[in-house]
Amino acid sequence: MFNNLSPVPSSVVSLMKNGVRLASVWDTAGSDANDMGSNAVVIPLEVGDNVYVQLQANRIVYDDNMNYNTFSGFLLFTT
Ligand SMILES: [Ca+2]
Repeated sequence: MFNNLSPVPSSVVSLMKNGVRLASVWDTAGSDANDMGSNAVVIPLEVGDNVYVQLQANRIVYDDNMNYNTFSGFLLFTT
């Protein structure tokens, strides 16, 4: 997640699973502008689970054609 380079609002992005928040990353601009944040989880998934990144209400992130905001998922193993 790339912070919006503006004092207000800050950037808050959460990783969600079936509507439940698993982890979040947060930043606000200041004298240390151009900040980036990341987070990671390892979770079991069942067929039909819905995993997504959610931008919290009244928050923004910055992006342009450099694609700073990304999401990646990796299958570690199957049971
Ligand atoms: Ca910052």
